[in-house]
Parts: sequence; C-alpha cells; structure tokens
Amino acid sequence: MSTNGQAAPPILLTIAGFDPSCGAGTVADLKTFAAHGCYGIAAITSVTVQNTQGVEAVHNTPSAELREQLEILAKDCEIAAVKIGMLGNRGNAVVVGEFLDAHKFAHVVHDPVMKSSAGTELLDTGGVKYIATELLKRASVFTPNVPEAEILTGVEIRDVAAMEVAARKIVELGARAVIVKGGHMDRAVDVVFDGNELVQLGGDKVKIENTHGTGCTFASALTAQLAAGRGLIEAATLAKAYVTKAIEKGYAIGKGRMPLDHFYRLKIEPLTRGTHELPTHGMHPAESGH
Ligand code: PXL
Repeated sequence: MSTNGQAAPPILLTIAGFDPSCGAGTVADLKTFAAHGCYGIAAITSVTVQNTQGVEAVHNTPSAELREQLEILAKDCEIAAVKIGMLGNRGNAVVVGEFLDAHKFAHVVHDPVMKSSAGTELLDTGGVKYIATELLKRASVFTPNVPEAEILTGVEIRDVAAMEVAARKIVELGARAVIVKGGHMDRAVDVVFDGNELVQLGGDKVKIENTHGTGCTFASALTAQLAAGRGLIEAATLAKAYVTKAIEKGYAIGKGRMPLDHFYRLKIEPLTRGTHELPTHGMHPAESGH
C-alpha cells in the first residue's frame, strides 16, 4: 500500500449516471461527498447526453461493464457506504443487486431515479419492477420522491397523509427504512419511516423551482452522514439542511436548470492571477534564475 502517512477519509461509492452538465448524477454525488470530507469513487451506469436544458439521449452502460467497474473498486477499496442513483435498465439493476449481495455494505442509500427533472425516462419498466420486488429490500434507506413513491406503491399522493401511507407501503414491500421526499409538494415536508418511528421533517420550500440534482445531492449527503455514524433521523435532518442551503446558493451556468452550490460552506473564489501554492523544490522561476 502506498501512503504518505495521512489517513484516508471515509470512502463512499456512488453507482449512478453521468450528466455532462454536472448538476445531477455521478458528479453531483462526488461533489457532495467531497463537501462532506469523504473520498468518492464511482461506477457509471449510463452516459446521458444533456445540458441544463434537458436530456437528449441516454446510453446505458452494458451490464457486464458495470459489473467490472464495481468489482475492480470493491477489490481495492474499503467502502464505508454505497449510494445508488440512476440505473437505466433492469440489466444494470440486477448487476447492482448481485453486487450488494456479494459485499454486504454497512449503509446502502438507494435513490430510485426514474425520470430526469424535465421528464425524460431514466429507468425502463423492467428496472422499476426489479427495484420494487428485489433491490428495495437491499437498501438501508430508500429515498423516492413523490412521483416515484406513487409508481412503486400505486398510492395517489396529494398530501402529507398520503406520503405517510406510501412510506408504510414501501416498508411493507421490504425496505428497511424510507424517506419519501416532498420537494414536489406545496410544503417541502419529507416523511421518514424506519418501520417503527414515523417522522415528518419540515422544511422551507426554497423559492427556486428551477433546480437540477437535488435528489442526488440529498441522497449523497445522507450517505455521508450515515457513514459518519449518525442515526437515520439526524442524518436525514442534516442532509435536508445541506441540500436546502445548496439550492439557495445555486447559480445559473447555462440556459436551463440551475445546479446547486455544493461547496457553499467553503466559499472558494474562482482563481485569479497569482492564486496558487508556491512551488517548492527549486521549481519556481524566482528560485532558479540566479
Ligand atoms: O435528478 C435525477 C438524475 C439522476 N441521474 C442523472 C440524471 C438525472 C436528471 O437528469 O441526469 C444522471
């Protein structure tokens, strides 16, 4: 093992799709992990063709390739927790199910992504079925939004009471714990249910509607908090506070939806001339030009 004596931070694995505009998916996950002091590693389930205005195409990773990506990482790194996002299709969902069975991770947060923020399908119907009947049982926390919870349970959700009914059904389907996210509702209340305790997490709905990557960011922040040893309710509360602030601090980078500012806590200014570490070892021109 090569080391310079510094201990590595917790290593978190995201299994998700790539969004080239980097507001959602793998890159949102890695930014969130980094903002929580963790080291992120990633297996890519799909390469989407999209910008901030929408998804133009989806190229799912062949299942055998996804399996190779996962196994090479698991052979090498001590993975503290796993976050699952877009899977694309049933084939990739099955590979992830087999991977989870083979490795028994301490924490598995599954955000069952079905559509993009603008409505493009990001999971086929076979994938939805496999998640509902198999993959959901393998998660320590399952984090559907309201439309996803409706599809998985058949419950029509118009209010928080219906979110609670759906949360209970999802646990009946086999999830160990569930957070039904109310970001699509009038009040941004999330319902957390671990099979015993049912808690509503209140939140101010941030006025900005036009965001991208909020679900990925919430699930990744939750993964980092669980890996840090926090219990579900505290982890969910902290993850919700983080995503709310990151939405508030979001900024436009294109003509469409806004990404979040994952690094709002450590406001890093864009580089200006002269902003860098001074090179040592005689590499600096000032030191070599006698
Ligand atoms: O926000 C859901 C989502 C997840 N993963 C990828 C995405 C999107 C939305 O567009 O592109 C890769």
